[in-house]
Amino acid sequence: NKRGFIFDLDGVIVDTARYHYLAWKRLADSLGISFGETENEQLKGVSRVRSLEKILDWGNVELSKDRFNELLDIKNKDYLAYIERMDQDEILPDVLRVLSFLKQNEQPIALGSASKNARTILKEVDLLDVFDVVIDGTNVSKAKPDPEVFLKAAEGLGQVPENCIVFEDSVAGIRAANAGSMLSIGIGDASVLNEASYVFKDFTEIPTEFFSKLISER
Ligand code: G16
Ligand code: MG
Repeated sequence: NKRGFIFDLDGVIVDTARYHYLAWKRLADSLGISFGETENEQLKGVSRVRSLEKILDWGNVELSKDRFNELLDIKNKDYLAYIERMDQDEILPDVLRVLSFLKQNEQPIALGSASKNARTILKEVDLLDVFDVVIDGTNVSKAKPDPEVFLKAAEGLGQVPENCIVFEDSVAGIRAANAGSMLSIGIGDASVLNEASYVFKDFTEIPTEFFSKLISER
């Protein structure tokens, strides 16, 4: 019995959110725009371009196209400097237990991320080979909550969307999974991710039986 297991990257597999935060904060500071954890929360799962648009909106700052692109580049270089220092220790708790259980049970596994740096990050933490399919910010034209990223992942796995299960930490990602007719599993705060079919604080809270049940259900 095979299902399609699709994982978001940032906030689900690794906690790169804090590196995005540090890089965006430095950029916002340089523009005199106030930027804290509350603002950062609204950038989760949101593309790089859309994130900068939001920050500029908050500060009522307007820029030329060239300057906008220059800032995108600065933020990404800053972010990548953090990523280069990552290692396996930064994989979130019990992610390896879950992935190896799914592997043992011959389940198809995909990554569905908004990040254009997804492959670089997976290489850094030595997880690239675990994923049968990687769909990221370089493969999609429509950002979450559009289901495109997950539909492409399902297609790559050779599974119909209804047979797929998505793990997500962002509201936009849960909406994308639901819009794609997939089972959505929120990783994080249940009051924030209340549109998900199930919510767990993190993978340590998901018993192995939960996965065996999902596998035997279809
Ligand atoms: C991640 C993050 C977002 C980030 C986006 C684009 O998405 O959650 O905060 O803005 O990727 O990242 P990049 O600048 O590397 O292309 P996900 O879908 O993995 O949670
Ligand atoms: Mg995420």
